[in-house]
Amino acid sequence: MPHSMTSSSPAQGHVVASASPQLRQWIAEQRRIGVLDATLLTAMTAAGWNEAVARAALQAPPMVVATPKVPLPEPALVGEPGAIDVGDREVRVLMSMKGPRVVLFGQILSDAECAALIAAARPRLARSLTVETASGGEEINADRTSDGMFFQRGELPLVQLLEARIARLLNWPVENGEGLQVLRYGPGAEYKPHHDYFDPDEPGTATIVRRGGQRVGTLIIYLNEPAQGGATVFPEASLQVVPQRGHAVFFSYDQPDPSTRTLHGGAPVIAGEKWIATKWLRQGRFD
Ligand code: PD2
Ligand code: ZN
Repeated sequence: MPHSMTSSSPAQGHVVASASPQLRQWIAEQRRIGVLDATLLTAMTAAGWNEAVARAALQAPPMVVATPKVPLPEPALVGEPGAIDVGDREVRVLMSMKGPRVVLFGQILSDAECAALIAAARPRLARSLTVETASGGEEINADRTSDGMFFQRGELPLVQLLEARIARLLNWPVENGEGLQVLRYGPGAEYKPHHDYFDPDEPGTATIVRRGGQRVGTLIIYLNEPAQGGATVFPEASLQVVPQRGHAVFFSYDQPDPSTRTLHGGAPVIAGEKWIATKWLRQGRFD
């Protein structure tokens, strides 16, 4: 809920109650997920909102909230929790924004789990390929100068455990996830800005989306901390996520379109190495 502000002021002996757009938007979202007005009033006054302001906000014409075009992976952030219980761990919620939808998490993996994932991936690294939407195949791409590998879904107990955490965290079935990809960037390596969805105008996309449908979300997990550089950047949101071991950045896109403002890239590593694990989430089962 937006924090209460002094949004009522005496005028001609009356209290003029006005609700901020953030509060009205929050109300619209709560109603959309089925919360009753009486509950909202209690929650708002408990959070410090003036009762007149809270009542006026509930009586104001409903704000139109953009509903996603398709169901999307989404963490349960109603009530603004500081952490989300994913079964065997509490994942911290560090930052969230709506447009583009980006959420930053802490402690999705312990330091030991990050090290174990790196150790399991290291012997299998090869120069990264990207899915080539022109043909539906894979190719070496000059825009992506990292080394990488894929785990099969559920391939190792640690991979299985991480996949279960991600499914709980993002409310998205394990079966809709691609196999976990691990990437290592050395000094100078980068991933130039791109979208993770498959471009509908490319001829290979129809073949790619036959298995699992479009991608609708991405979770990038940081397995270590480069000495310098290597941030994940969202240029259209002027957002830069600094890699921190065990943290993860999530973003979703409800259509394969730049209007989602999910253009993002991996800035060049300046010193040291950067290791990440990426989970791409599909609309349907990725079997
Ligand atoms: O390594 C990154 O920060 C990064 C940037 C952009 C990873 C990906 N995309 C990805 O795995 O899709
Ligand atoms: Zn990406």
